[in-house]
Amino acid sequence: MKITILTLFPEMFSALSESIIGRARRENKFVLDVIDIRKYTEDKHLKCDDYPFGGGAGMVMMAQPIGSAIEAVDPDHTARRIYLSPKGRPLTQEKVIFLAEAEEDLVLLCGHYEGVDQRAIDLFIDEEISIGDYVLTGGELPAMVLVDCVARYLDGVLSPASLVDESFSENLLEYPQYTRPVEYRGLTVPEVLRSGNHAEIDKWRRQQAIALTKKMRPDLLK
Ligand code: 9WO
Repeated sequence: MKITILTLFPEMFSALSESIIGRARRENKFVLDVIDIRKYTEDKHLKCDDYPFGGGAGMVMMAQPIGSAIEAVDPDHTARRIYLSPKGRPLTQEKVIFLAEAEEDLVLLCGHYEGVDQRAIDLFIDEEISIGDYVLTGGELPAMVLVDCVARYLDGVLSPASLVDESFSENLLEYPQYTRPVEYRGLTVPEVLRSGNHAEIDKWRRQQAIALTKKMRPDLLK
């Protein structure tokens, strides 16, 4: 898979050089290309935003630099072009798996300031996705969230065992995890986890997951 990010703040994406995602990129499990939209402005002062028609606070990202950037990175429109926006359809784990399995190329447009000229969205974007009901200063963090959760499903990024465990815990919150030492500040690791009885361990984890889901996210059980 190739993911191209379009942003006015490319340096924010250094986070995706760390940890599991950083290793996956170095091992060419997928390609991430971060493109500065400013490179494509036709304005002589490199301007990419302007005042909103109709008035109001702040600035709006101009359609021209965005359109030119998208046409440069995806000239034949073979990629799925996604705009990260609080107005988008909510991102779900099902959607994440679909994108990882069905799409070869993604272009992620990150808005900033008060938003993007609607014509850039109408002309160049296939789909708007939201990662949750809150407003941020830009779409960069949501784009990083999308890259992180999609990349986990690409071949060779995670151990197959991690993804299998996850599919067995379907629609439940995760059971509590413990590591050494057995006692920390008076709290001990549940006996069953140290018993070596894997049938009992599986049963305990499932009970814990159901109890936790009932308490914290009863909506997931319906
Ligand atoms: C700012 C604003 C100010 C006054 C009146 C209306 C306003 N709307 C916005 C706004 O939506 N700003 C966005 C900031 C513009 C696009 C990029 N920004 C953004 C993306 N904030 N939050 C997201 C986002 C994306 C995906 N999922 C959750 C949040």
